[in-house]
Amino acid sequence: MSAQALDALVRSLHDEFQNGGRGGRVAELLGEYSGTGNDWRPLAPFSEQHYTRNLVALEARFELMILCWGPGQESPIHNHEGQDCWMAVLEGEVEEVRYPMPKGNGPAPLLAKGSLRFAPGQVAYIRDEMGLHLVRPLSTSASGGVTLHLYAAPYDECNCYCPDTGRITRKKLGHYSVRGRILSPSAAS
Ligand code: 2CO
Ligand code: FE2
Repeated sequence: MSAQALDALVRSLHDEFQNGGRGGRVAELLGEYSGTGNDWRPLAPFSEQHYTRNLVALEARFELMILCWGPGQESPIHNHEGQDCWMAVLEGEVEEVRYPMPKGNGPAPLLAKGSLRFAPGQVAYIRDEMGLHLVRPLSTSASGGVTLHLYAAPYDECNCYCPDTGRITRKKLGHYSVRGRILSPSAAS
């Protein structure tokens, strides 16, 4: 599906990561697009079952996705596999609850260290050295939220943490749609 402004963003991101670039302009680029672009809509299907991960672009150095969060949907508490994660809000208001990265003394309950709120056009950033998080739309966002995520480099599994016990499970990360085309249920997540 064509999306001119979004494709221009993908080209700028490609340039940004060329020649050893580490993504210094990513927050600026995502912020600009999320504050003005609206050609993302056909690439952003919701599901009633869970938040959806919708692929926009996958390259060796980065992955760009649109995540759709229905009211009441949220991610597990998770890590980011040692990679950089940027998240810009496209629609609705979104909450990020932060948790410290557990120390290596065996599983223990997780206590949130705080939460941040982001509105359309704002950009969040996390990597494992900063801790873990969960993401959800604010309960006051009646139609949920839509966010634009960039992972550098891409990964397809992550750790999820049980808040009560600290036990870790590995989660396979799939795509619900690719460029607006919904994948078969077995491939989707
Ligand atoms: N990292 C989660 C995912 O890729 C979304 S929360 O924002 O980083 O499903
Ligand atoms: Fe995340």
